[in-house]
Amino acid sequence: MSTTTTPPPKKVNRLGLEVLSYKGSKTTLCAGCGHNAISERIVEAFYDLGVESHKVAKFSGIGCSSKSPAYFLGLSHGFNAVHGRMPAIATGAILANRTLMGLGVTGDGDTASIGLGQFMHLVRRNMPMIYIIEDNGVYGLTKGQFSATADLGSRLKTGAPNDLPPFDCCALALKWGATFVARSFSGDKKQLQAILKAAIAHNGLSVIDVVSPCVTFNDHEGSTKSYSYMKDHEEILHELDFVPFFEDIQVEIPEGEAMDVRMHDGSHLRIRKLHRDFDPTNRLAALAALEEAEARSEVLTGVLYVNTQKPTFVELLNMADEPLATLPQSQVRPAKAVLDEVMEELR
Ligand SMILES: Cc1ncc(C[n+]2csc(CCOP(=O)(O)OP(=O)(O)O)c2C)c(N)n1
Ligand code: SF4
Ligand SMILES: [Mg+2]
Repeated sequence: MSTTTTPPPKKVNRLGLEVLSYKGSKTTLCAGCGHNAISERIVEAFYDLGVESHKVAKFSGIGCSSKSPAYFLGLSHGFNAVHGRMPAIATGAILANRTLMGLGVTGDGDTASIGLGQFMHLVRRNMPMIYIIEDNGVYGLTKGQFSATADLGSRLKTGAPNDLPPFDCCALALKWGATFVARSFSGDKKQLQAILKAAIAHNGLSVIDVVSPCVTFNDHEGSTKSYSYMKDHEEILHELDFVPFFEDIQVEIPEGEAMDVRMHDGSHLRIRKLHRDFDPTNRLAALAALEEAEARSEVLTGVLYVNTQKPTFVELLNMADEPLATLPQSQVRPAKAVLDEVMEELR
């Protein structure tokens, strides 16, 4: 007698899609590169939340990190910009079509060296997008020169020390106006997943600085961006749980035990304190915590700041709800009388 076995049902998300729909092409980065782990977390976060791929636009500059959008969300839009110029491209695209979810992936060189000016203006404008800095302290793609986030005294493989102080991209983002600022580590799967999900739910600029070791050029003894340095110096601020808007919050939390931040789309970010009191809605406290951690040679990870109230650049400019390219000529072309008036003013 023959028996037929039915295959187990395929695992799908709330859109009925398998995780495969959220993957990209096969990575060409080095095995063990932190950037590969971040790509995996991006795939999981977008799959778990059931984000529609065609509503996502990926942006990057130049670098190993900036190559990585090819390795996730293969069905989304993508634009690989010039080195350090991704913020301008992303700003234009999101202003032209506010229905897109912007996802920028960049490196510490792309952001803090050549692209610092562009990054600052993106932050100042609170552009509604996710901005992930894959931070390895070096220019991986051009063979491991120090970037502007390399710590003072950190050493190259040759033993040469870095004698300039670093830019802390989280501190810059806090100072200049980002409304969601977090630091994580590519090796911390659970924390990075929760941070990415909260960033997807956030309406405003989410700057996520992820320490992401470069195994080829900056993972040796003496480097402060190596796996072993992070193992010894990471100071985790709190435990994070993300409850998406389409799931019921079943567990009531006793007063004082955790902080519940309601995100723009109705999701909740639950922040449980670990060793210390830390209020991620207090910007000055976040800046102070970063300064104190730096003095102790610790790397603070977690959500440093979240502000759900500040208007975004798209809201400030009162952009049309529809993509500009779909507006009829009658709405985008000024009437002759208006043009005549302008010409009159120029006389
Ligand atoms: C205008 C310009 N200047 C310099 C370069 C050379 N270059 C390519 S990638 C890169 C740095 C990449 O470092 P990072 O952004 O940290 O990315 P990683 O490779 O470390 O992920 C540099 C300097 C370039 N491509 N274009
Ligand atoms: S060179 Fe470094 S940053 Fe680039 S892929 Fe290899 S490990 Fe990653
Ligand atoms: Mg780098």
